[in-house]
Amino acid sequence: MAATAKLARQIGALATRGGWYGPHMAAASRAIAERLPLVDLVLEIRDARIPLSSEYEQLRNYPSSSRRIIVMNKMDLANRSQIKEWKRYFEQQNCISYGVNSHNKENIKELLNFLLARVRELKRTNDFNYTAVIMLIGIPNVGKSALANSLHQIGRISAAEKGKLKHAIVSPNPGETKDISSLKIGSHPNVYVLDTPGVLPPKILDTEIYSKLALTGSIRDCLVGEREIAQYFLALLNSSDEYKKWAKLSMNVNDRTFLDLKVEGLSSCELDKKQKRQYPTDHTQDFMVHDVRRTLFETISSFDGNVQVGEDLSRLIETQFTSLREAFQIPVELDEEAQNKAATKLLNLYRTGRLGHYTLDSLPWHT
Ligand SMILES: Nc1nc2c(ncn2[C@@H]2O[C@H](COP(=O)(O)OP(=O)(O)OP(=O)(O)O)[C@@H](O)[C@H]2O)c(=O)[nH]1
Ligand SMILES: [Mg+2]
Repeated sequence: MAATAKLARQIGALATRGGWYGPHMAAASRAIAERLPLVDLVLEIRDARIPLSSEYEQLRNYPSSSRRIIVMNKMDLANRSQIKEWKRYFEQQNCISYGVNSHNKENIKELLNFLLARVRELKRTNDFNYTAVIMLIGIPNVGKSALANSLHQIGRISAAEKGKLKHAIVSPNPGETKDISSLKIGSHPNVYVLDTPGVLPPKILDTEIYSKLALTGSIRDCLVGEREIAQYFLALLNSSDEYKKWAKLSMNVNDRTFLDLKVEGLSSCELDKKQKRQYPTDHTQDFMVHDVRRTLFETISSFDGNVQVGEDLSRLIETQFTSLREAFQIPVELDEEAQNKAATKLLNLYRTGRLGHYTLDSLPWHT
């Protein structure tokens, strides 16, 4: 991991340029701080891939109490086996934590029931004629608005409430939510969630944290450079075992190529077209993802260097960029621009979970 950490520090050095913190974020931070003492529950939304690096800094000294819950969102993108360990870690810190995927109905139903039960517990009354407010806070792009929408949707359906559903704007780019808005998630008692704008600290001194925030999408790509972020992702992938899962896939293609050519007497070009036609257009299974995974598997498994050595790792990443251009079908003439295009496409696949599941932070007892 040493070479990957070095790359992360190189990217992190860009943090001195700043650019993510403006007057809007400062104003949002003040508005959140003012409301904090007034709400019944505070849900600190973190990214399950970086449970520590995605902390909301202003809450660091907030007393851990039954009013504060850490929600590790985007659980579907993180290493599944680590979620339990992270929960155990937060338990040891006397923090209540919860893992969730905001796009999963069952997850949301469970979380909603848990939240409504906590509200009732805190209010300690059998008269349900009151209103409770839960505030969602966190750094940009961790899924606060997506979670608010899902809780609102499920909450309204469970309460058999009619009327138009509200919709907080959700976007793959950070900094989308500009104002605090409230969405109802329960009746008897009336429970509301407050969706808030994402806030980062004005200064990020830890270079590795900066790289992780960039890779997971909390800092705008243009501030760091898509190519640099994609290089960091490739470094992580190259030092992990995740690519090994694609071995079969690579073999299957070769087997199929051989068999199909033999049986049907097709040229490789004709076969290529045929495979593209046969491949389902479903996002997770599309031909390009398949090709990218195969390319990554083949470049890593045929590499003769040591990925723990900085120079070797850079050499491998360069080779991968060249091969990925082909997998993404980017015309060669584009050259410099082609590298950026390949980087954008690669990041998109990683951020939507199609290139494996990684938890980038290490549990403190593993370091
Ligand atoms: N895979 C996955 N994607 C998610 C999940 N939750 C949110 N997303 C995606 O993450 C991106 C950011 O979601 P938002 O809800 O806009 O994030 P936010 O925290 O409100 O961002 P800001 O308003 O910019 O602070 C969107 O592309 C969502 O679709 C999740 O649990 N799993
Ligand atoms: Mg938002």
